[in-house]
Amino acid sequence: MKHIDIINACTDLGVHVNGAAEGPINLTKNLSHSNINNIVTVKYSNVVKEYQNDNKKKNLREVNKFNKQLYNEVLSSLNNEKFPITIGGDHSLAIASALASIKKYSNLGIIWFDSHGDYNTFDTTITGNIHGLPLAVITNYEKRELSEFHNGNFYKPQNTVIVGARDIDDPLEIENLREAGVTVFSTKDVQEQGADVITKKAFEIASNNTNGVHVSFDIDLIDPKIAPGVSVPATSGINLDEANKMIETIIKKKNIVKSVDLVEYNPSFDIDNKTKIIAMNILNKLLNNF
Ligand SMILES: [Mn+2]
Repeated sequence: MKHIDIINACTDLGVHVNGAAEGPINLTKNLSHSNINNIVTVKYSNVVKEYQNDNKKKNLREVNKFNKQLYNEVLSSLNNEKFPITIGGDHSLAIASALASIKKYSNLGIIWFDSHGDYNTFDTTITGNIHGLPLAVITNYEKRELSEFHNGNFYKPQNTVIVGARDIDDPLEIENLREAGVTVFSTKDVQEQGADVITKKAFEIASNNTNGVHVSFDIDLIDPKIAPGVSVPATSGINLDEANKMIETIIKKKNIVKSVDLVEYNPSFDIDNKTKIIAMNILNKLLNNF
């Protein structure tokens, strides 16, 4: 059994709608498992959020301030030989959690379960929402301004895999991914070949000549009819059976998984706690089996 630190990353600074910052506490307040070492909370306060459409770097300073704190929390968990599960929060937080993990382990691959690519740069972003950039930052494709708190390696694009994508900005974000050389498995690939098959393939790519894998699971991967409580829903997603197969495959690979994010649950958009129940099930499965 792993000794797990739960790290609540209470942020929605990376997205134009509020609510994801309330997600972590909602999911973890009554959590009690024998293998939880500690529950830590990182939050921001006194911020006037930036919403203007012409601003392509919304809340940049605040995102960095938040991520620097989060990076230090995740790194200190890893340095105490614990296994961090970072609960979001919008996906910009993964800049901190993923970079902290590769700081500790030097050479990791990453699997990004997401309906979006999260591979924009400040030049290609349409919205200016920083949760559309994190994977590009983590692979050092977007080199400016969002990773200044990190001195260490970045993830190599050849060990970087997106699983479940169906809403990647055409054409610029697609070109970014192609130019970088990131592997993308679409929602259609998952539906046609099977969630377990695709997840296994993703692990082969991410673990090839690396010391392990960071897993970042964005709940908006799941069809919003099933899991509506997310900030930026993308229609026609995977079903629950497919999501469960992914989680089961992640559990089978637990010896090479070094850290996990579970992100983008937004209670403000949830209906009858549907998404909360799904996120809790995922979290409990990880806690029971890791
Ligand atoms: Mn995402």
